[in-house]
Amino acid sequence: MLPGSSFLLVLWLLVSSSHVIHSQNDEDNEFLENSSRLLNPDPNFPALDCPKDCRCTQEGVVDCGGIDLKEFPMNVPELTNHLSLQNNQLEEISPEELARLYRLETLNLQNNRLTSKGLPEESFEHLENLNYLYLANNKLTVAPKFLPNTLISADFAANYLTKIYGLTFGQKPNLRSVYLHNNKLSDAGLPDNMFNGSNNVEILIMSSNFLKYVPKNLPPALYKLHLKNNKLEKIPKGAFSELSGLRELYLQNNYLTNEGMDNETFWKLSSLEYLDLSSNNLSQIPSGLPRKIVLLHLEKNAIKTIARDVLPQIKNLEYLLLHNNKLKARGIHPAAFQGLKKLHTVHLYNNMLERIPSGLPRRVKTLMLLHNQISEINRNDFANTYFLEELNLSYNKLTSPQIHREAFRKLRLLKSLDLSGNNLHTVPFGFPKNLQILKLKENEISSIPKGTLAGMTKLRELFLSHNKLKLTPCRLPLLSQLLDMAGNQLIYIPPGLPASLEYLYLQNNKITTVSERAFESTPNIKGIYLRFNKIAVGSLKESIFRSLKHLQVLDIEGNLEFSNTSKNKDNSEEEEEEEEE
Ligand SMILES: *[C@@H]1O[C@H](CO)[C@@H](O)[C@H](O)[C@H]1NC(C)=O
Ligand SMILES: *[C@@H]1O[C@H](CO)[C@@H](O)[C@H](O)[C@H]1NC(C)=O
Ligand SMILES: *[C@@H]1O[C@H](CO)[C@@H](O)[C@H](O)[C@H]1NC(C)=O
Ligand SMILES: *[C@@H]1O[C@H](CO)[C@@H](O)[C@H](O)[C@H]1NC(C)=O
Ligand SMILES: *[C@@H]1O[C@H](CO)[C@@H](O)[C@H](O)[C@H]1NC(C)=O
Ligand SMILES: CC(=O)N[C@H]1CO[C@H](CO)[C@@H](O)[C@@H]1O
Repeated sequence: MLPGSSFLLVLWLLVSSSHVIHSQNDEDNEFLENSSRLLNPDPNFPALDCPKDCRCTQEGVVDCGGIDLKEFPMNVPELTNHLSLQNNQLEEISPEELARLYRLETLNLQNNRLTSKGLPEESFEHLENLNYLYLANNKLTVAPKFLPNTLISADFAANYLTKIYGLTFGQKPNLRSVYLHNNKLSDAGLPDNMFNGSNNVEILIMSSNFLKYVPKNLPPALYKLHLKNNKLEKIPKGAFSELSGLRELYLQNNYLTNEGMDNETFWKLSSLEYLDLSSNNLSQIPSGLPRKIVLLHLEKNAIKTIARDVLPQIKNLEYLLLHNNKLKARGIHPAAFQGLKKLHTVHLYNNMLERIPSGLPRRVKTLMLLHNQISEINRNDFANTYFLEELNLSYNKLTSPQIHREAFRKLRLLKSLDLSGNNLHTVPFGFPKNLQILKLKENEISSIPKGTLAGMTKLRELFLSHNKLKLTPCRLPLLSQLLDMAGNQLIYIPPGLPASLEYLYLQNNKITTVSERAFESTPNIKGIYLRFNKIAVGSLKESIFRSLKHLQVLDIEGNLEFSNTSKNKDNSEEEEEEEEE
């Protein structure tokens, strides 16, 4: 994460503060583009001291990054503060060379081939000024037994570490961030008290290891803790009880069960805003979740029930992600969402809901209910969700008669409704009048009863593709943008198209002719898609389209064959098709 860029930043900051830059305007850019010139500024400065192919400055920066080094460079000046050796092929470092550089503050060794044997850990005892140590992307198998107590940040990500010692990260009062993700750490490889005497660690990243338990005695200043992609089964009692400053906790992709935690596990995390427990083995929402959580990831578990009291105490909750679980509506307590005034986004897709859960959060704006088993919508299912703006009910088992005519009556703010992939036979009545997007794709719709689409003055996009429509009503709503009726059984272009229409999708129908006046009412149309119909292309008069000034796409591919003129006869095609007409 941090290393590469921030190290360079340190470099740049150091150099750009030097006297070398005279130009006042656009200092940063000039510096960026001319950094190599600036890094070797003064011809009088002993270039002798700078190792071959490296770049050095008077301020003690030595940059030997990315120059294919196989061995530690000779003659690194003893007074070097910042040494970059990243992106080379170092396999080992001699202890004397490193120990000599006692002034080092930054040592960047990431992206090399260092093994634990090749890293002289005894040398670290001499680096009494070391703040930043970057060792990510090497081949280390055990961490150094000792690191200097001046350390601020240590990055060991993407190695093969199996072991860490008590003084690797312990007794370092200045230590702020530790990166250990993508290693092979198991519980046994960690010391008892890994951060003993390092109370100021704020960021600990241990994702993608082999931990079964959350480590004990985590530093109390933590605000970011990443433990995803481990083998966590259990969160030991009190593991999080001192972490009152923790804001982000990543626990996804583990084997956590409800038995592996209790109602006090998260309770003391009074600053927690982001909790990710997705892709675990939970069968219910853990109780005792703290009130400041804003975003709660619980998707991809095996959650079957939501009890009455688990959610209401999370007063700040805004996003609740519960998709891909095993929820049935009867498993959700009617008061489960009570009092959650900030909750605006709820994902319940891919569950086993057989109806709309009762007691939906009153302030919900986005409700994702697709891919469930919902077969009916009752009069009062949405009676209290006045703020709903986006409702997705696609791929359920809804039939037209089971959608109550007044079910949507309170949804004055609803902008987008998706009922695609259900078993609707007709367009149902009672759509909210302010809808902007209505999707009814992939149903069995064969009729659009009079009045079902009436009065929807804000509708921009109407999707009716892949149904069984033969006829369209003579009056469509005033669609401003898009009408999709592809994959039906239409035999002509719908009459009375609204003037503001921009895109018309009619591919895969049975349209045989396009009347000369078909697009008279749509001067703004940009795209007409008539692919795979039965139009004798020769019958299409150019004059039909001539007046459409905005037309960009006219797709009539796959029609020609139905006119089945003998195309082989040279250059008589047009004539013949004209004849057919
Ligand atoms: C923690 O460090 C203190 C010294 O500061 C030491 O006495 C104690 O034994 C250490 N505890 C563990 C568990 O290592
Ligand atoms: C946890 O449950 C125990 C026993 O049911 C109860 O005494 C305690 O108050 C609960 N703690 C929290 C934080 O809800
Ligand atoms: C977690 O769930 C998966 C699939 O549901 C199951 O195969 C596995 O045994 C469970 N693991 C534990 C530790 O319960
Ligand atoms: C409903 O959800 C499906 C799946 O994510 C998505 O493809 C579709 O566009 C959504 N409907 C609307 C109206 O946004
Ligand atoms: C077009 O006509 C040829 C022979 O006249 C026939 O073999 C072919 O199947 C016809 N194609 C279509 C799409 O009707
Ligand atoms: C952006 C900028 O100032 N670029 C300068 C970098 O240095 C060369 C020569 O050293 C100049 O020609 C560029 O204008």
